[in-house]
Amino acid sequence: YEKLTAFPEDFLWGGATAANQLEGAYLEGGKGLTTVDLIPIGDHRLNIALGNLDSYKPKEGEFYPSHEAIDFYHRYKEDIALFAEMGFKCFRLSIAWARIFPNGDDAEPNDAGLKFYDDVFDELLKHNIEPVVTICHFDVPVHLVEIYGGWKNRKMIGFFEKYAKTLFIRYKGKVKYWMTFNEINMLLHLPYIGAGIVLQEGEDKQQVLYQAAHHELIASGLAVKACHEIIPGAQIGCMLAAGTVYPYSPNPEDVWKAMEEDRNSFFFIDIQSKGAYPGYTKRFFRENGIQIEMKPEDADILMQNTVDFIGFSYYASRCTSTDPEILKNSTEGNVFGSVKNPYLQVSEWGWGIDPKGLRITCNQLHDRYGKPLFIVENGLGATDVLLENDTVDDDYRIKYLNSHFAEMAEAIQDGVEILGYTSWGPIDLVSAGSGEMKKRYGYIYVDRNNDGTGSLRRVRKSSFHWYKDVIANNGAQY
Ligand code: P53
Repeated sequence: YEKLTAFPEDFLWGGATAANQLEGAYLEGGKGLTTVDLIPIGDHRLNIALGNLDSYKPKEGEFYPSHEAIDFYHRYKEDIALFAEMGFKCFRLSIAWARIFPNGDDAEPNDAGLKFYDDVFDELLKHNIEPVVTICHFDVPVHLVEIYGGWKNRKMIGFFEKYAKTLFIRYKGKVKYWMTFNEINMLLHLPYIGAGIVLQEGEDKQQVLYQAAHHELIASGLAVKACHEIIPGAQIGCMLAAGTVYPYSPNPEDVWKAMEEDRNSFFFIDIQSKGAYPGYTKRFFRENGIQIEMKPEDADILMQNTVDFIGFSYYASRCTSTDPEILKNSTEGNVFGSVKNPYLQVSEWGWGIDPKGLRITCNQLHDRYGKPLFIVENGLGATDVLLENDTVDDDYRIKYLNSHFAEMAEAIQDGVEILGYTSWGPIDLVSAGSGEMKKRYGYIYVDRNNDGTGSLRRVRKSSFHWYKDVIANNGAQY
């Protein structure tokens, strides 16, 4: 194989996870309930995802795969040893807010929760794996939603700031890379999954969502400030669900619509990265009668506390059109709603496969922000078959990843600074979008099925050996 020289020596290869999707032990160690603990498996789960939450407790007769997930809570040593065997330089995980503050508004943090992450970080550092921590990955303590209405309420800023400061003080010697909110732009698409927002009847959706977005943006700014004060030398980033929007045709109407859809996401990152509301958002607010309540200090908080790097997930590019006929042909399973791109193959779950789109997205973000990028999610969700000789031949995954790595290498040669790459779900875990175990991303197979059966045994897939080689050769391509 040809060795690529594009990747810098200190490039952070690794994998990415989220607490709710892998830890399990959802009420152990004093943990409180979080919003994502209330999402069962099944098609009707979307009702909850859309915000129609009529109870704040798990329901009889429903199955919640994330309650046990893959039991990382009890098996993290074994799992981290496997990551180390692959040569991981970093591991992205999120902290479950409700392990630290079970209700969200508690006076004191929960020591058992703090201790758990101390142990996980120690285990990672023992293997020379750098922890990369997401402070909030979709999980809001349920009590904060029930009592305060979650991010609709400005009080959330204070609860979040206290939570973030508690983490910085406790883990300052162990964690150098942080991100505030996972896929912050998801708030506009899946308000319940993205931000624990339950919309009530009669509420003006846009008004509520953008006010909640403002609260998250201020909370993010205050976390950036605290991080810089408490941990000198740390880097803290934002996190965008990325994927450039392509116009379906060269019709200027299509091109403009694609730009608008991109800005729908960039609005968050423009603020987190450049420190102020962009003009196009002010116009959108004006023309749609959206009035954001702000405090006098907010503008300064945003301007003085911009992020150090742009973290983002990339699964696919998107495509849009103004032609009603073309619009009818949208891909399934894509929360952002995308017109089917005739040039792309799709995954089993209907997500477009577009390696070149990763190079395009990297260049676009680099040109727009001029800050280092961190690719903190990417990968192929697929059905895997465990073979009798106790392996999984996931050549399709290797092919997907290899083609994306090649484009990442191109982006680096284009002059884009990339800190690292963490593929999504290096060990199989529960899907955020569908709740399934069957949608697997891992290098490590976990024996667990959609219905909760299975031994939870871990098995190395073909891609495990392949990724180990890639890391050992710092980006070698076959
Ligand atoms: P899954 C779609 C729906 C929900 C979360 O997704 C998503 C997306 C894709 O943009 O975002 C991220 O598990 C998220 C992860 C999630 C991953 O995509 O539906 O940050 O939590 O697991 C993959 O296949």
